[in-house]
Amino acid sequence: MIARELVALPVYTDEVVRGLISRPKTLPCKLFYDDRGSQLFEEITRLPEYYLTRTEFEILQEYSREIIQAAGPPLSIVELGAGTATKTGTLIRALARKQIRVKYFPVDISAGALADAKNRIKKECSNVSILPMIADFGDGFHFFREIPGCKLVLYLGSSIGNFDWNDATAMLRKVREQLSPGDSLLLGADMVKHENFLLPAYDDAQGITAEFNKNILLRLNRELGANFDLDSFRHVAEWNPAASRIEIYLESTRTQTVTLGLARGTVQFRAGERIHTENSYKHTMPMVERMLCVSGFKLETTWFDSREWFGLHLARV
Ligand code: AVJ
Repeated sequence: MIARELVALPVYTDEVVRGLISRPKTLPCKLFYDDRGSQLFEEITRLPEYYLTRTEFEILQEYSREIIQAAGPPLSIVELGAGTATKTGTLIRALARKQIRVKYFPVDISAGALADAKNRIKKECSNVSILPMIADFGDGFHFFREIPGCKLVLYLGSSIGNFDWNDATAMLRKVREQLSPGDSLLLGADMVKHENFLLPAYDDAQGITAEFNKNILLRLNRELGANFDLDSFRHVAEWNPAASRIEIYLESTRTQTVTLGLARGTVQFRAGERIHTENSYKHTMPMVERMLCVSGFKLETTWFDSREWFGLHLARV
């Protein structure tokens, strides 16, 4: 046997091959987040055009006390997709003012991000036990059972926006299954607004979002031995009003054939042909209400920024 045959293919290989042979071509947006991609995303959150993170942070700054008050009895905070927990400090401090012992459970797939989250919250908040949990949401939320007492579950940053209707409600339903009466969910959702504001957030002047998008190809080159020529693809962002989402693509600027390397086989591109790499859904209040309702939650309170661009939605089981 040749040694090369023993090289373990990345777990996402099948998904990549299936995406690239389907029409239209697609790649899963979770591939954005390797180390470099996560770094580029952090840069995106600081861009002038990317209002989401900044706006959500403002809402948290202004309403943390109210949110904690509304969430009710002695609580543990569980944060899904916590990442490096840049926005959570205010909420934890508001809880620590009401309650002597606070437990914070940041949940993420990245151990590196969780280590950063722990250090950050330790610095920002005193009297908090931080108990990081590594978990992949694809495996459900059984780990909630290990968390005692009443829970406030955070799902911030409009991460829910990457899911279409069926996947979003399936995910929320799985969260709901592991919760008990008295528990609550705080969902951060980006709201529909004029495309003059939406589009620049996904196609910034500095080209960081383009770099973030193309990082998928760089990753396939490195990890699969593919030979995508990054200069022959351009970043495209479009607003699809019928589907209420921003769509992100990588568009081939010429006719070309790409070799996938370890995955074997080639992929043909026509000039102008696209790979669909991401959807980012923008919500209206009826959408949020319905999404929560069909997932077994009841929307209780929404906090907005002054422009109502972003909403923090508190729901109960
Ligand atoms: C992390 C899913 C919230 O949709 O705004 C940012 C990802 N993509 N720029 C979003 C993203 C391009 C982001 N979420």
